[in-house]
Amino acid sequence: MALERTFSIIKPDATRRNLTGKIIAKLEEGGLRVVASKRIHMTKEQAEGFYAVHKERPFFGELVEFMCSEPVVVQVLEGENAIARNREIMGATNPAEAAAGTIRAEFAESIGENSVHGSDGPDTAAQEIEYFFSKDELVG
Ligand code: RTP
Ligand code: MG
Repeated sequence: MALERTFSIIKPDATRRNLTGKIIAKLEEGGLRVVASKRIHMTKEQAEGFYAVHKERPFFGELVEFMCSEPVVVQVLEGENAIARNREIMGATNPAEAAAGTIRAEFAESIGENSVHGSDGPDTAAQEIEYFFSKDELVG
């Protein structure tokens, strides 16, 4: 299978607890390669735009506020089946339901503050990468 790219965020609950390295280690051990990475403090506008698909959901306001509360690390990951692979390594949205050994099982604090984001399909992966990175920032 050809190499695929996906978009990842290490969320504020994880950067606050200094878990960036441990999370990247799990992604790398799972066969993914970091081809772009930067630490940013998201603005409210950036977070609202990024999560626009969830704007009617009851947790939208809380989610936007959380994502802007502390710095995050936005990344592009590359590997075979990277989109599905990343979501496997992340585990279920709710840490109580996440499989043992996954990032969310080990590190997430709650369904909202769940340590990582990962694109859910090829279209969203492409859109999300473009939302945060220019082409010359992707170094394979
Ligand atoms: P993500 O997009 O962050 O990778 O996570 P996901 O696909 O597993 O979850 P999704 O349904 O897309 O939800 C996006 C993020 O919204 C927050 N959330 N809070 N309080 C709640 O009930 C609730 N539900 C979702 C989480 O931060 C989730 O990752
Ligand atoms: Mg999602």
